[in-house]
Amino acid sequence: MNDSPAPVRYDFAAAEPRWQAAWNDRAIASVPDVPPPGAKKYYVLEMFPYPSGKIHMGHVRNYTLGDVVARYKRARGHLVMHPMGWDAFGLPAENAARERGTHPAAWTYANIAAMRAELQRMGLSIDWSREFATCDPEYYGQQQALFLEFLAKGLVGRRESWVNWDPVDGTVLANEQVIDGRGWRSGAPVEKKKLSQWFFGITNFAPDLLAALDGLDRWPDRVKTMQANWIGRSEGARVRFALSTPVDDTAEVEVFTTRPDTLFGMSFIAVAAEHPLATAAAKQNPAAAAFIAEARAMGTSEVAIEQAEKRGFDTGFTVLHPFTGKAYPVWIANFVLMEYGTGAIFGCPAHDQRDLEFARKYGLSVTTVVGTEEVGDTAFTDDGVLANSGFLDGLDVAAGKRAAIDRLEAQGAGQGVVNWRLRDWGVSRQRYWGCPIPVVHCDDCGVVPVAASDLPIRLPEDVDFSRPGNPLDHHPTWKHIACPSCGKPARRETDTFDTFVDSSWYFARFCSPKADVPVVRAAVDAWLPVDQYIGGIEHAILHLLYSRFFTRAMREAGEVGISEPFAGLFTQGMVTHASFKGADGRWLYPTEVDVTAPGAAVHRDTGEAVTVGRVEAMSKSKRNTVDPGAIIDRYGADTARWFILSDNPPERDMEWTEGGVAGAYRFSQRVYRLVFAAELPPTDAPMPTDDASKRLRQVTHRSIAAVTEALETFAFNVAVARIHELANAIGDSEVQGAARREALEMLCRLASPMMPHLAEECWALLRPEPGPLAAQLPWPEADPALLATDTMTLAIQVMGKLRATLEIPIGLPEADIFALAEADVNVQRAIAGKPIRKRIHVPGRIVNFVA
Ligand code: ANZ
Ligand code: ZN
Repeated sequence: MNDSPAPVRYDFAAAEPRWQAAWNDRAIASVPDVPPPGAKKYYVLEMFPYPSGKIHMGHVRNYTLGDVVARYKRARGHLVMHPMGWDAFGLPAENAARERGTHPAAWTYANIAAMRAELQRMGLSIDWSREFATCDPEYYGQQQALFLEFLAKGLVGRRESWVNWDPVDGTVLANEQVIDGRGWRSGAPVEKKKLSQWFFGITNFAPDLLAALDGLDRWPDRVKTMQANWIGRSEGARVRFALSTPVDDTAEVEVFTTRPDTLFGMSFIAVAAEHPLATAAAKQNPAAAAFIAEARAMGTSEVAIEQAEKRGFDTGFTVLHPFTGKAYPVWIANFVLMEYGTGAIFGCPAHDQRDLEFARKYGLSVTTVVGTEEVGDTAFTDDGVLANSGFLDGLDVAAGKRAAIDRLEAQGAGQGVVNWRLRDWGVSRQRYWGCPIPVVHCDDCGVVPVAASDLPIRLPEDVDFSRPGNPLDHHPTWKHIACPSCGKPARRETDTFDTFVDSSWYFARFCSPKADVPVVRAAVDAWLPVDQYIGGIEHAILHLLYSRFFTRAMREAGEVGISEPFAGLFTQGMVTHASFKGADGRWLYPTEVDVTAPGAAVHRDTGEAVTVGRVEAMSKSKRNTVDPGAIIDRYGADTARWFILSDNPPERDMEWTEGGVAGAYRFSQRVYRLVFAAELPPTDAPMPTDDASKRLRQVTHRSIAAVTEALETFAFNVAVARIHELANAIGDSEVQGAARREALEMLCRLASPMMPHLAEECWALLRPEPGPLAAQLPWPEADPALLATDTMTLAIQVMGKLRATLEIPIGLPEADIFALAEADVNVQRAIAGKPIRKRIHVPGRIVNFVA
């Protein structure tokens, strides 16, 4: 036994709450609604969480990234807004109510309280005074006010549209909630139903939403491409085909095509199941009606349509080709969408893969009109020379499109058009736990907006979830109300908003979260746009597009002056973990297994062998999750933060491993011991100039420069690596005195955005006297003199007059130095072609030429 003293240990469990309290006392994260004049504002925001009940590692990564940015920018002298709130409406709360009898509000607010406590344990520098939940009446009431403004401006409207209807749950389903043609909860076959719904007019902004992507230079290209594809501008033509014989009163079918150049390769017309010609066919033919019913049972999402087998029904109707007069059949096809273009297409199998599969299946003609090779199983979709195409022969695709459109227009059979894939945004949901849409339906007056003074329209609290359908609709009293216009008995709208509405403007509300108007103009003018938004790639399309639309709509309503809400966007990768399966085939949590060797594990209790599965994104279904709370209990928040930053660049997936987190913990202890053990001179001690001190100082200042550069570019894993190097250098160095103090102080300041508690603890050891916290210190500046280690600056004179300065590698032979100096353009000009008579070199200082 030896009786050496117990090793020094950093007691994170005591230190972390203490420093969190100190930050609160000094209000390091609080900012005013309207910044003082001259303040350099910086708004950093992470996508706000859904209050599911517990934070997961994805949250830890997301909020750590944001907090590093917030703390770094604060140190750089910015006034940093870093708020937090809750995306709190949505179906899980209703499911909890149905399954467990808890009220959605109680469930949601309890979850928020639990998750807030977990986030606060992470030591995030958040201005909690700005916190709100979208289910707070103070928030959703202002959302209702915004809706009324949008309504007055014509930015929203009401119209009929086809929806996925779950007949058992009595509700509309989003496309994602239709799985193999059935409702995701009830399992009932989904029907398509026409319902009157509210729509935000996002399509009016389609050209601007597309064009403005170009200006978003701090967004990932990948996200911009996804948005552009979603908006989906395509140029093409509308072509009208006369029916050989009119059907009812219909004389023609109009199609939308992006390839009018392929008209001579046409083989059939196909219409959507909801198209009027399909309806007409169904009236005449029960087999057509049966086909339509089947097609409707399929989900309406594009993915569902893409994946489903291509199926069709020949109506027996025929159309006449506008150029050749030949007759072609009209089919009903399950892959034609009613909501896109005109709900009808002309099929050209040789040059469209879907059409080709359809034609092969039903024995329809396949005529090649671009290129010369006969088409087999793969449609030819590239550019080429047109053939078999009458007046288009010999043209390329682009010229062919123009010529075909010219001819169609001349004949009155069609015209060139631009088509957009983007649909208007249907926001009506038959749900309780959402923001009530503030209108009243009156038999005499129609749709009447609620008076602004009656807002918020609150959700009733006494609701019955034992019946299927929308509890607001079958509430005994809530919907009955006098018409705001004529006073007669009328009905409230019982639909609530899609929860994407709630998240489309919360970033603006954070600027003045307590205001009794949606936003205070001076506050949003000062704080918006968000300088750095951080979140998952899964929101690359809808949430970001809706927010971009909402900002434009708010601009039209005079609420903000900008169009783009997020100047910078960062999309983080996922947190992954190995997955484990027991002998019985059930997934096991990492806490249930002991990893015995790489790729091998046993069950912790039974000792049975466990199959080690793939490393994949943490998910409840695979049970490969690690609870952040347990990690913080065991290692502290700084360790969790440090490890999650260290593994990989933040845009990539990172693998959570026990070994990794233990390593991060050891590093935090090591930093603490380095500081604790140091015997340092006072802060005003002179800086020694001996070589060893200078070498340590060079490492320190190169670390400052490198970490700064890394933090500026989101290369947080690089910052972590550089700080490791600095700690190693300090550990290896014998240097004491002021250079060691400087190195340790910088180590702690550079680590502070990432490991803020440990940085405070170390800073307090280094500077015990009262003063600013580490979190309040300005960002350190590297001394350029200490960075330039490999080169030196030489003054170049001609006849004693300075003509140039040169950066040259240290140790360069004199002949090379003269050659470099002579080659400089300014030196050349001064010498003016005269022969050089004398070359003088004072090493490390000057070169002088006498000519
Ligand atoms: C004839 C044709 C020939 C087509 C050819 C393509 C290749 P984007 O680019 O996405 O706009 N289409 C039009 N309306 C449709 C609908 N409602 N449902 C399903 N498909 C529809 O795609 C436009 C192309 O998709 C159109 O051009 C049309 O097929 C099809 F060699 O017309 B094309
Ligand atoms: Zn009325």
